[in-house]
Amino acid sequence: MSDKPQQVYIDGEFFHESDAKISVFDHGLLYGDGVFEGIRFYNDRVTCLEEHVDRLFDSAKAIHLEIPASQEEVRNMVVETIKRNQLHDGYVRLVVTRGTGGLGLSPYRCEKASIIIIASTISLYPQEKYDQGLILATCATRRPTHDSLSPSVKSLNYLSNVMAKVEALASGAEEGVMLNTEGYVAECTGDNIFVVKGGIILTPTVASGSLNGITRRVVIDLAIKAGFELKEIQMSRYDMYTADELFLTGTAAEVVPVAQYDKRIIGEGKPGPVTRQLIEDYRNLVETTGTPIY
Ligand code: PXG
Repeated sequence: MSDKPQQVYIDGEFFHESDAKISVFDHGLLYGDGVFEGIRFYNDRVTCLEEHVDRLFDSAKAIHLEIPASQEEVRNMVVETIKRNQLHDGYVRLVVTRGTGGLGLSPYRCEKASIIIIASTISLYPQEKYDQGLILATCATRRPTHDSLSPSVKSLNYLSNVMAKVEALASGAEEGVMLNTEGYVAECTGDNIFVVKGGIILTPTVASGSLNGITRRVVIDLAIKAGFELKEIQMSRYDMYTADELFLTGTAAEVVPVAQYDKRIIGEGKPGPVTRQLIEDYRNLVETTGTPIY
């Protein structure tokens, strides 16, 4: 939470943060039944707003949830919420819950989905992590499989990611690597994974069970534009242990280097040249592009 009192958007109205409340009968709370997005804005511009709102609508469609607004209306609500809070750099949490219903699983007893927008500031990792690199560990908790809940749905049910994060922290690491049920690398608990080997950039396919990350896509485009060869592969832990460089991407973390994984030192144990270049390219891009707020 930021130090200034916030104005939170709920279903067409703004509330002071202490009055911003939803029902205990909301299925978002009772069943984790809903979808969300985490969006950043830098220098008075919202990064990839269209892509985030588009993914929100895809997640909603996949769980048969109707968002009671158009994509354009949702984009305008996001911008308006940032304006109301007079913020210039920060983070938006956009949440759509199934809405208020009864004590029963059926979503059809919920009359209308609720839209909640919080605009705040965020700092995920201190600068030293970008200078030195993170420590990762493999988690026992696997990514949900395509035959249960599609890992492409950014749903309000993040318990497996939370449990994986608990495991990573318990083992002394800062982030956890989640595998799919076949044992291939999917992603971290809230970030996508990239390795650099022999000058080629590799990342797990979305079919491996990773979220179709928006930062992932932006970094793939930046890497190709910079002239790197890039491949989406079925990635093993071996590929990560033996990488020259390893880095993560996510809206919150941006591009963050990894120094150590399962006690193996990655490359030289500090951010390599490809990672450093992509950190810089990403920061330049977000500072100069995006939907204007004011
Ligand atoms: N995988 C998972 C499971 C995620 O939740 C990413 C990858 C990266 O995707 P994007 O589209 O952000 O590049 C995410 C996104 C938080 C937080 O509060 C987490 C995310 C985004 C914003 C904030 O920890 N995860």
